[in-house]
Amino acid sequence: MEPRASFSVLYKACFLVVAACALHISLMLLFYLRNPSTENEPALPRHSNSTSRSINTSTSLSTSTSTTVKIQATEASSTKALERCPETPPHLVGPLRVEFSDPVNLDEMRQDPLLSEGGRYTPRDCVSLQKVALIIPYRHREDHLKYWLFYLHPILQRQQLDYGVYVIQQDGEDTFNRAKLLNVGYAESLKEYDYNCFVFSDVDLIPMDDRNIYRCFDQPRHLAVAMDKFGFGLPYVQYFGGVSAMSKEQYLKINGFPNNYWGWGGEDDDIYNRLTFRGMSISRTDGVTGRCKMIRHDRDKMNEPNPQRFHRIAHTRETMDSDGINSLTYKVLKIEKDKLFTKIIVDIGKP
Ligand code: UDH
Ligand code: NGS
Repeated sequence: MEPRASFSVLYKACFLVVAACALHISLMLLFYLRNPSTENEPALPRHSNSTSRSINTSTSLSTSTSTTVKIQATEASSTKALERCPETPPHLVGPLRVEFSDPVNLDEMRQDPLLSEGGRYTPRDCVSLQKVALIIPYRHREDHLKYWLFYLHPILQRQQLDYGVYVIQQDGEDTFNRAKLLNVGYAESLKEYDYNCFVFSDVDLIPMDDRNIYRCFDQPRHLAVAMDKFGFGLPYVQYFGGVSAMSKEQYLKINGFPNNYWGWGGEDDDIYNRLTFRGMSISRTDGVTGRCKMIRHDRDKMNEPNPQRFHRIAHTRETMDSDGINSLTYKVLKIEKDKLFTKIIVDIGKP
Protein backbone atom coordinates (compact mmCIF):
# COMPACT_ATOMS: atom_id res chain seq x y z
CA MET A 1 0.00 0.00 0.00
CA GLU A 2 1.14 3.49 -0.85
CA PRO A 3 2.10 5.79 2.06
CA ARG A 4 -0.63 8.27 1.04
CA ALA A 5 -3.28 5.57 1.03
CA SER A 6 -2.23 4.16 4.39
CA PHE A 7 -2.25 7.68 5.88
CA SER A 8 -5.86 8.12 4.72
CA VAL A 9 -6.92 4.82 6.31
CA LEU A 10 -5.20 5.79 9.57
CA TYR A 11 -6.83 9.22 9.47
CA LYS A 12 -10.31 7.70 9.03
CA ALA A 13 -9.73 5.24 11.84
CA CYS A 14 -8.63 8.02 14.19
CA PHE A 15 -11.62 10.14 13.20
CA LEU A 16 -13.98 7.25 13.97
CA VAL A 17 -12.37 6.66 17.37
CA VAL A 18 -12.59 10.38 18.28
CA ALA A 19 -16.21 10.56 17.06
CA ALA A 20 -17.12 7.47 19.09
CA CYS A 21 -15.48 9.00 22.20
CA ALA A 22 -17.32 12.29 21.69
CA LEU A 23 -20.63 10.45 21.31
CA HIS A 24 -19.92 8.42 24.42
CA ILE A 25 -19.02 11.53 26.46
CA SER A 26 -22.13 13.43 25.32
CA LEU A 27 -24.35 10.43 26.12
CA MET A 28 -22.76 10.17 29.59
CA LEU A 29 -23.26 13.91 30.12
CA LEU A 30 -26.88 13.71 29.05
CA PHE A 31 -27.52 10.71 31.28
CA TYR A 32 -25.85 12.42 34.25
CA LEU A 33 -27.82 15.64 33.84
CA ARG A 34 -31.13 13.73 33.75
CA ASN A 35 -30.27 11.45 36.72
CA PRO A 36 -27.92 13.20 39.13
CA SER A 37 -26.14 10.76 41.37
CA THR A 38 -27.50 10.43 44.99
CA GLU A 39 -24.28 9.00 46.26
CA ASN A 40 -22.97 12.22 47.74
CA GLU A 41 -26.23 13.58 49.14
CA PRO A 42 -26.26 14.06 52.91
CA ALA A 43 -28.00 11.17 54.72
CA LEU A 44 -31.51 11.84 56.01
CA PRO A 45 -32.02 11.60 59.74
CA ARG A 46 -32.84 8.03 60.83
CA HIS A 47 -36.40 8.79 61.81
CA SER A 48 -37.32 10.21 58.42
CA ASN A 49 -36.92 6.95 56.53
CA SER A 50 -40.61 6.84 55.80
CA THR A 51 -40.46 10.42 54.55
CA SER A 52 -37.76 9.63 52.02
CA ARG A 53 -39.80 6.67 50.81
CA SER A 54 -42.84 8.90 50.37
CA ILE A 55 -40.85 11.42 48.39
CA ASN A 56 -39.57 8.78 45.97
CA THR A 57 -43.03 7.39 45.44
CA SER A 58 -44.66 10.73 45.00
CA THR A 59 -42.11 12.06 42.53
CA SER A 60 -42.57 9.03 40.33
CA LEU A 61 -46.37 9.46 40.47
CA SER A 62 -46.67 13.19 40.22
CA THR A 63 -45.11 16.02 38.32
CA SER A 64 -45.93 18.75 40.87
CA THR A 65 -43.17 17.39 43.05
CA SER A 66 -42.67 20.19 45.56
CA THR A 67 -46.27 20.24 46.94
CA THR A 68 -46.60 16.48 46.96
CA VAL A 69 -43.33 16.03 48.78
CA LYS A 70 -44.39 18.51 51.45
CA ILE A 71 -47.76 16.83 52.04
CA GLN A 72 -46.25 13.37 52.11
CA ALA A 73 -43.56 14.47 54.52
CA THR A 74 -46.15 15.92 56.92
CA GLU A 75 -48.28 12.78 56.75
CA ALA A 76 -45.28 10.62 57.43
CA SER A 77 -44.25 12.57 60.51
CA SER A 78 -47.78 12.49 61.96
CA THR A 79 -48.08 8.73 61.47
CA LYS A 80 -44.64 8.17 62.97
CA ALA A 81 -44.80 5.14 65.25
CA LEU A 82 -45.51 6.18 68.87
CA GLU A 83 -43.63 4.59 71.72
CA ARG A 84 -45.32 2.68 74.53
CA CYS A 85 -46.25 4.85 77.50
CA PRO A 86 -43.86 4.45 80.45
CA GLU A 87 -44.67 2.02 83.27
CA THR A 88 -44.86 5.00 85.68
CA PRO A 89 -46.82 7.86 84.09
CA PRO A 90 -44.71 11.04 84.26
CA HIS A 91 -47.43 13.58 85.12
CA LEU A 92 -48.85 12.05 88.30
CA VAL A 93 -49.13 14.48 91.20
CA GLY A 94 -49.66 12.13 94.18
CA PRO A 95 -52.10 13.11 96.97
CA LEU A 96 -55.21 14.96 95.81
CA ARG A 97 -57.69 17.27 97.48
CA VAL A 98 -61.14 15.69 97.19
CA GLU A 99 -64.14 17.70 98.44
CA PHE A 100 -67.86 17.20 98.05
CA SER A 101 -69.05 20.44 99.64
CA ASP A 102 -69.38 22.50 96.45
CA PRO A 103 -71.35 21.40 93.42
CA VAL A 104 -69.22 20.76 90.35
CA ASN A 105 -69.66 22.15 86.88
CA LEU A 106 -68.84 19.77 84.05
CA ASP A 107 -69.32 22.26 81.18
CA GLU A 108 -65.65 23.08 80.90
CA MET A 109 -64.70 19.42 80.96
CA ARG A 110 -67.15 18.74 78.13
CA GLN A 111 -65.11 21.15 75.95
CA ASP A 112 -61.96 19.04 76.39
CA PRO A 113 -60.77 18.39 72.82
CA LEU A 114 -58.83 15.33 73.99
CA LEU A 115 -62.04 13.54 75.01
CA SER A 116 -64.25 11.87 72.43
CA GLU A 117 -67.98 11.33 72.67
CA GLY A 118 -68.95 8.61 75.13
CA GLY A 119 -66.16 9.43 77.60
CA ARG A 120 -63.36 7.99 75.47
CA TYR A 121 -59.75 9.07 75.78
CA THR A 122 -56.51 7.90 74.21
CA PRO A 123 -53.12 9.45 75.00
CA ARG A 124 -51.74 11.36 72.01
CA ASP A 125 -48.05 11.13 72.81
CA CYS A 126 -47.62 7.41 73.54
CA VAL A 127 -49.35 4.06 73.18
CA SER A 128 -51.18 3.23 76.39
CA LEU A 129 -50.19 0.04 78.17
CA GLN A 130 -53.82 -1.04 78.58
CA LYS A 131 -57.27 -0.43 77.12
CA VAL A 132 -59.45 0.14 80.14
CA ALA A 133 -63.24 0.11 80.37
CA LEU A 134 -64.50 1.84 83.53
CA ILE A 135 -67.80 0.35 84.52
CA ILE A 136 -70.15 2.04 87.01
CA PRO A 137 -73.32 0.34 88.35
CA TYR A 138 -75.93 3.05 88.54
CA ARG A 139 -79.41 4.22 89.42
CA HIS A 140 -80.61 7.56 90.83
CA ARG A 141 -77.17 8.91 91.76
CA GLU A 142 -76.86 11.91 89.45
CA ASP A 143 -74.94 14.12 91.89
CA HIS A 144 -72.49 11.34 92.71
CA LEU A 145 -71.86 10.70 89.03
CA LYS A 146 -71.00 14.37 88.50
CA TYR A 147 -68.32 14.24 91.21
CA TRP A 148 -66.99 10.95 89.86
CA LEU A 149 -66.62 12.38 86.35
CA PHE A 150 -65.18 15.65 87.65
CA TYR A 151 -62.43 13.94 89.63
CA LEU A 152 -61.75 10.82 87.61
CA HIS A 153 -61.32 12.10 84.06
CA PRO A 154 -58.22 14.21 84.85
CA ILE A 155 -56.76 11.39 86.96
CA LEU A 156 -57.28 8.75 84.27
CA GLN A 157 -55.71 11.05 81.70
CA ARG A 158 -52.65 11.64 83.87
CA GLN A 159 -52.46 7.87 84.25
CA GLN A 160 -52.12 7.68 80.44
CA LEU A 161 -54.89 5.14 80.04
CA ASP A 162 -56.68 4.40 76.81
CA TYR A 163 -60.09 4.40 78.46
CA GLY A 164 -63.86 4.62 78.15
CA VAL A 165 -66.46 5.33 80.85
CA TYR A 166 -69.61 3.18 80.94
CA VAL A 167 -72.48 3.98 83.27
CA ILE A 168 -74.77 0.96 83.46
CA GLN A 169 -78.17 2.09 84.65
CA GLN A 170 -80.68 -0.43 85.96
CA ASP A 171 -84.06 0.39 84.46
CA GLY A 172 -87.20 0.41 86.59
CA GLU A 173 -87.54 0.35 90.36
CA ASP A 174 -87.05 -3.31 91.17
CA THR A 175 -84.40 -4.49 93.63
CA PHE A 176 -80.90 -3.31 92.64
CA ASN A 177 -78.34 -5.84 91.41
CA ARG A 178 -74.81 -4.43 91.37
CA ALA A 179 -72.90 -7.50 90.13
CA LYS A 180 -75.26 -8.20 87.25
CA LEU A 181 -74.92 -4.59 86.09
CA LEU A 182 -71.13 -5.03 86.15
CA ASN A 183 -71.45 -8.11 83.94
CA VAL A 184 -73.57 -6.09 81.52
CA GLY A 185 -70.88 -3.39 81.49
CA TYR A 186 -68.22 -5.96 80.63
CA ALA A 187 -70.27 -7.39 77.74
CA GLU A 188 -71.46 -4.05 76.35
CA SER A 189 -68.13 -2.23 76.52
CA LEU A 190 -66.50 -5.05 74.55
CA LYS A 191 -68.98 -4.45 71.74
CA GLU A 192 -67.49 -0.97 71.36
CA TYR A 193 -63.75 -1.49 71.68
CA ASP A 194 -61.18 -4.16 72.25
CA TYR A 195 -60.76 -3.46 76.00
CA ASN A 196 -58.36 -5.74 77.85
CA CYS A 197 -58.85 -4.40 81.37
CA PHE A 198 -62.05 -3.64 83.29
CA VAL A 199 -62.28 -1.36 86.30
CA PHE A 200 -65.53 -1.77 88.25
CA SER A 201 -66.22 1.32 90.32
CA ASP A 202 -69.02 2.36 92.64
CA VAL A 203 -70.23 5.80 91.66
CA ASP A 204 -69.53 7.29 95.08
CA LEU A 205 -65.83 6.42 95.48
CA ILE A 206 -63.06 8.83 94.54
CA PRO A 207 -59.34 8.06 94.80
CA MET A 208 -57.29 10.54 96.85
CA ASP A 209 -53.98 9.79 95.12
CA ASP A 210 -53.43 9.43 91.39
CA ARG A 211 -50.56 6.96 91.94
CA ASN A 212 -53.26 4.37 92.60
CA ILE A 213 -53.43 3.49 88.94
CA TYR A 214 -56.81 2.36 87.58
CA ARG A 215 -55.44 -0.48 85.48
CA CYS A 216 -54.92 -4.23 85.65
CA PHE A 217 -52.11 -6.19 87.24
CA ASP A 218 -50.84 -9.77 87.37
CA GLN A 219 -53.50 -10.55 89.96
CA PRO A 220 -57.02 -9.09 90.32
CA ARG A 221 -56.58 -5.60 91.73
CA HIS A 222 -58.45 -4.06 94.61
CA LEU A 223 -58.38 -0.27 94.29
CA ALA A 224 -60.58 0.96 97.18
CA VAL A 225 -57.82 0.05 99.62
CA ALA A 226 -58.24 2.64 102.36
CA MET A 227 -61.68 4.21 102.45
CA ASP A 228 -62.32 7.17 104.73
CA LYS A 229 -65.46 5.51 106.09
CA PHE A 230 -63.34 2.58 107.32
CA GLY A 231 -60.82 4.94 108.96
CA PHE A 232 -58.52 4.67 105.93
CA GLY A 233 -58.10 0.93 106.23
CA LEU A 234 -59.69 -2.29 105.09
CA PRO A 235 -62.83 -3.58 106.88
CA TYR A 236 -61.39 -7.12 106.43
CA VAL A 237 -58.49 -8.48 104.37
CA GLN A 238 -60.68 -10.35 101.90
CA TYR A 239 -62.66 -7.19 101.11
CA PHE A 240 -62.96 -6.76 97.32
CA GLY A 241 -65.74 -4.16 97.21
CA GLY A 242 -65.98 -0.55 96.08
CA VAL A 243 -63.50 -0.41 93.20
CA SER A 244 -61.69 -3.36 91.61
CA ALA A 245 -59.92 -4.16 88.34
CA MET A 246 -59.58 -7.35 86.35
CA SER A 247 -58.04 -8.18 83.04
CA LYS A 248 -60.24 -9.90 80.50
CA GLU A 249 -58.36 -13.11 81.18
CA GLN A 250 -58.84 -12.89 84.96
CA TYR A 251 -62.52 -12.03 84.57
CA LEU A 252 -63.17 -14.96 82.23
CA LYS A 253 -61.23 -17.32 84.46
CA ILE A 254 -63.87 -16.76 87.19
CA ASN A 255 -66.81 -16.79 84.75
CA GLY A 256 -67.43 -13.12 85.52
CA PHE A 257 -69.63 -12.12 88.43
CA PRO A 258 -72.75 -13.71 89.98
CA ASN A 259 -76.07 -12.57 88.52
CA ASN A 260 -78.31 -13.55 91.41
CA TYR A 261 -77.34 -11.20 94.25
CA TRP A 262 -80.40 -8.94 94.45
CA GLY A 263 -80.14 -6.17 97.03
CA TRP A 264 -77.24 -5.05 99.18
CA GLY A 265 -74.23 -7.13 100.19
CA GLY A 266 -72.26 -10.29 99.53
CA GLU A 267 -71.68 -10.06 95.77
CA ASP A 268 -68.15 -8.71 96.30
CA ASP A 269 -67.42 -11.58 98.72
CA ASP A 270 -68.67 -14.03 96.09
CA ILE A 271 -66.25 -12.47 93.58
CA TYR A 272 -63.45 -12.83 96.13
CA ASN A 273 -64.34 -16.52 96.57
CA ARG A 274 -64.32 -17.02 92.81
CA LEU A 275 -60.85 -15.62 92.36
CA THR A 276 -59.36 -17.65 95.20
CA PHE A 277 -61.04 -20.84 93.89
CA ARG A 278 -59.29 -20.17 90.56
CA GLY A 279 -55.91 -19.84 92.26
CA MET A 280 -55.66 -16.06 92.17
CA SER A 281 -55.13 -13.54 94.95
CA ILE A 282 -55.76 -9.84 95.51
CA SER A 283 -53.18 -7.24 94.52
CA ARG A 284 -53.26 -3.80 96.19
CA THR A 285 -51.23 -0.65 96.51
CA ASP A 286 -50.18 0.52 99.99
CA GLY A 287 -52.59 2.05 102.51
CA VAL A 288 -51.50 5.63 101.84
CA THR A 289 -51.55 5.62 98.04
CA GLY A 290 -54.78 3.62 98.25
CA ARG A 291 -56.75 6.22 100.19
CA CYS A 292 -60.18 7.12 98.83
CA LYS A 293 -63.24 9.09 99.83
CA MET A 294 -66.84 7.99 99.75
CA ILE A 295 -69.65 10.47 99.14
CA ARG A 296 -71.88 10.09 102.18
CA HIS A 297 -75.48 9.15 101.47
CA ASP A 298 -78.53 7.40 102.90
CA ARG A 299 -79.37 3.81 102.08
CA ASP A 300 -80.94 3.59 98.63
CA LYS A 301 -84.50 2.50 98.14
CA MET A 302 -84.84 -1.02 96.73
CA ASN A 303 -81.34 -1.98 97.79
CA GLU A 304 -82.05 -3.42 101.23
CA PRO A 305 -79.61 -5.98 102.67
CA ASN A 306 -80.10 -9.26 100.83
CA PRO A 307 -81.13 -11.93 103.38
CA GLN A 308 -79.87 -14.71 101.06
CA ARG A 309 -76.35 -13.36 100.81
CA PHE A 310 -74.75 -15.55 103.51
CA HIS A 311 -76.20 -18.70 102.01
CA ARG A 312 -75.04 -17.70 98.54
CA ILE A 313 -71.45 -16.89 99.47
CA ALA A 314 -71.24 -20.25 101.23
CA HIS A 315 -71.91 -21.98 97.88
CA THR A 316 -69.78 -20.02 95.42
CA ARG A 317 -67.71 -23.08 94.52
CA GLU A 318 -70.78 -25.00 93.32
CA THR A 319 -72.53 -22.09 91.59
CA MET A 320 -69.73 -20.15 89.90
CA ASP A 321 -69.45 -22.26 86.77
CA SER A 322 -73.13 -22.01 85.90
CA ASP A 323 -73.87 -18.48 87.17
CA GLY A 324 -71.81 -15.75 85.58
CA ILE A 325 -70.98 -14.18 82.25
CA ASN A 326 -71.94 -17.48 80.55
CA SER A 327 -75.51 -17.24 81.87
CA LEU A 328 -76.01 -13.47 81.63
CA THR A 329 -79.30 -12.30 80.08
CA TYR A 330 -80.49 -8.70 79.77
CA LYS A 331 -82.05 -6.27 77.37
CA VAL A 332 -80.46 -2.97 76.41
CA LEU A 333 -83.20 -0.34 76.30
CA LYS A 334 -81.18 2.73 75.40
CA ILE A 335 -77.60 3.86 74.85
CA GLU A 336 -76.91 7.54 75.50
CA LYS A 337 -73.64 9.17 74.49
CA ASP A 338 -72.53 12.09 76.62
CA LYS A 339 -69.14 13.72 76.07
CA LEU A 340 -68.04 12.35 79.46
CA PHE A 341 -69.62 8.88 79.52
CA THR A 342 -71.69 6.29 77.73
CA LYS A 343 -74.89 5.48 79.59
CA ILE A 344 -76.46 2.11 78.93
CA ILE A 345 -79.97 1.73 80.28
CA VAL A 346 -80.73 -1.90 80.75
CA ASP A 347 -83.52 -4.23 81.79
CA ILE A 348 -81.91 -6.91 83.95
CA GLY A 349 -85.15 -8.42 85.18
CA LYS A 350 -86.02 -8.95 88.83
CA PRO A 351 -85.36 -11.49 91.59
N1 UDH B 1 -76.00 2.02 93.30
C1 UDH B 1 -76.76 2.97 92.63
N2 UDH B 1 -78.04 3.14 92.97
C2 UDH B 1 -78.63 2.44 93.95
C3 UDH B 1 -77.86 1.48 94.64
C4 UDH B 1 -76.54 1.31 94.31
O1 UDH B 1 -76.27 3.64 91.74
O2 UDH B 1 -79.82 2.65 94.22
C5 UDH B 1 -74.62 1.75 92.85
C6 UDH B 1 -73.67 2.88 93.14
O3 UDH B 1 -72.67 2.86 92.20
C7 UDH B 1 -73.16 2.48 94.50
C8 UDH B 1 -72.98 0.99 94.30
O4 UDH B 1 -74.09 0.64 93.50
O5 UDH B 1 -71.98 3.14 94.79
C9 UDH B 1 -72.91 0.19 95.57
O6 UDH B 1 -74.06 0.44 96.30
P1 UDH B 1 -74.21 -0.09 97.77
O7 UDH B 1 -75.53 0.32 98.28
O8 UDH B 1 -73.87 -1.53 97.80
O9 UDH B 1 -73.05 0.55 98.54
P2 UDH B 1 -72.93 1.94 99.18
O10 UDH B 1 -71.62 1.91 99.81
O11 UDH B 1 -74.10 2.04 100.28
O12 UDH B 1 -73.15 3.03 98.17
C10 UDH B 1 -74.14 1.11 101.30
C11 UDH B 1 -75.30 1.47 102.23
C12 UDH B 1 -75.04 2.75 102.88
C13 UDH B 1 -75.92 2.97 104.07
C14 UDH B 1 -75.55 4.25 104.71
C15 UDH B 1 -76.30 4.52 105.93
N3 UDH B 1 -75.84 5.76 106.49
C1 NGS C 1 -69.73 -6.86 104.20
C2 NGS C 1 -70.58 -7.24 103.02
C3 NGS C 1 -69.97 -6.73 101.74
C4 NGS C 1 -69.77 -5.22 101.85
C5 NGS C 1 -68.93 -4.91 103.06
C6 NGS C 1 -68.77 -3.44 103.28
O1 NGS C 1 -70.32 -7.28 105.37
O2 NGS C 1 -70.80 -7.04 100.66
O3 NGS C 1 -69.56 -5.46 104.23
O4 NGS C 1 -69.99 -2.84 103.27
N1 NGS C 1 -70.72 -8.69 102.99
C7 NGS C 1 -71.80 -9.33 103.41
O5 NGS C 1 -72.78 -8.76 103.84
C8 NGS C 1 -71.79 -10.81 103.33
S1 NGS C 1 -70.18 -1.30 103.40
O6 NGS C 1 -69.72 -0.95 104.74
O7 NGS C 1 -69.34 -0.67 102.40
O8 NGS C 1 -71.56 -0.99 103.20
O9 NGS C 1 -69.13 -4.71 100.70
